[in-house]
Amino acid sequence: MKYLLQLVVLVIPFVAAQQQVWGQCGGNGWTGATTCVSGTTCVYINDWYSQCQPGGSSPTTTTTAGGSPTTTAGGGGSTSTGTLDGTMKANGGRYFGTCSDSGLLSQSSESNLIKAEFGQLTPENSMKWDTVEASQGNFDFQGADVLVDFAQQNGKIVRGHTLVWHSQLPQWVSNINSATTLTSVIQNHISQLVGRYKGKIYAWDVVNEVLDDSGNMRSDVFYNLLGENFIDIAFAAAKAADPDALLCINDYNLDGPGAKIDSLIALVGRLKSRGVPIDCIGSQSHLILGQVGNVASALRRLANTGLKVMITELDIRIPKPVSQSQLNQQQQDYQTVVSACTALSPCIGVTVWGVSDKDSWVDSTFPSYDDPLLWDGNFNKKPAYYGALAGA
Ligand code: 9MR
Repeated sequence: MKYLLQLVVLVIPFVAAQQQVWGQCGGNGWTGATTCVSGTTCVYINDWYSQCQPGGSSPTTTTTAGGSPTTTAGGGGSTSTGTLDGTMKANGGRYFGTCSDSGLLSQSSESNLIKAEFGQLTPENSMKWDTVEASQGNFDFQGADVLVDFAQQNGKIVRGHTLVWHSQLPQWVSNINSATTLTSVIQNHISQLVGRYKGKIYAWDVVNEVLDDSGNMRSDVFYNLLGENFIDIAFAAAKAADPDALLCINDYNLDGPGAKIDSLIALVGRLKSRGVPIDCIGSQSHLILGQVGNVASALRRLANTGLKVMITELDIRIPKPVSQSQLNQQQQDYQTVVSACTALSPCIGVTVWGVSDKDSWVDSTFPSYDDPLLWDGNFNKKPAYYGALAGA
C-alpha cells in the first residue's frame, strides 16, 4: 500500500503537468509543464517560449542564416527559408511580427504574406477598449477572435494590445469620477479580455503610453483618479487572468536620450520595487528616416532594467516626395534598428506596424510623410525589406 501511494504521488504530477493545446510548454525561465497533451506537440517558438500546437510534427524553421531572400509562399505554419521570421529564429530564437486585423486578414495578398514571412501578430485595433467594451459590461470580441484564430491556425504567437490606454478609450470610462469604481472597471475589463484569451497570448501591453511627451505621468482618467497605482492594479489583474503571459509596459519615443526614456526607466524601477509583476518593455519605435542612430544604445538602457525588451510597432517614415535614395537610406535604417534588437540578448523580437505602405497609419497622421513599411502599395518588397532581413 505504501508503495502504491508513492507510485500515485509520482504519477499524478506527471499527468497534471501536461500542457493543453496552445499553452506554453517551454522557454527560458519557464517552470510549468514541458510536455503536451496527446495530439499536440511542443513547438519551439523562441528561446523564451515554446507552445503546444496541434499535430504530431514540429513546424519550426530550418532557415540557413544569410540565405537568399526568397519567400516561401502561402502555406500554414512557420516553415520558412530566408524569411523575416525564419531568419530571426535561426539567428537567436527571436520572432519577427506585424500588426493586422480582420479586414486586412480577409485579403489574400496580406494573409499569404503574413503566413509566409511573420511569426507574430499584434491586433492593430481590435483589442482596444473602445472596440472590446464600448459600453460598460458589453463585450465584443468578434474582431479579436478573428485575429487570434488566424494566429493559432497558422502557428503565430500574439502580442495582446492593449489593456489600459488613454486613447481609443470610450467616454463612459473617461467620465468615471470615483477611484473605487474605476478600479473595479479596470479589473473587470482586464479579467474579461485577458481571461478570454488565456494561454493564447504570448505577451500583453498591459499599459500603453502612460508617459506624456515630457516624460511626466500622462494626465488621464486613470492617473487623475488613482495616481501611479492604476499601473499596479492593471498588472495585478492581468497576472491573475493569465499567469503565463509576459506583461509589458509599452511606449513611444524611447529611441534615444531624453526625459521620456529617463522617466520610463525610473518608473520601471519603482514598479519593480513595489513587486508589480512586470516582465517587459515595449519600445514602439515609430521612427523618421535618418534618425535611428541612437536606437541601439537606448534599447540597451531599457534592457539594463533587467526586463526583456521588444520593438513593438516599428515603422520608418520618409518625408515626401520619396526618392530612390531615400528608399535606400530606409534599407540601411531598417537594418540598423532590427540589428539593435538582434545584437541584444534580452531583446526578444521585432514587430513592424503593418505590412503594406498603403495600409499604414502614417498616411493619415503625418500627411507630409510616406512609405514607412517593408512592402509597397502593390505588395512588392522594398529595399527596406532586405534591410530588415539583413538585420534579422
Ligand atoms: O495603427 C493604429 C490606427 O489604425 C488607429 O487609428 C490608431 C488610433 O489611435 O492607433 C494606431 O496604432 C497606434 C497603437 O495602437 C499605439 N501606438 C501608436 C500607434 C499609431 O498611432
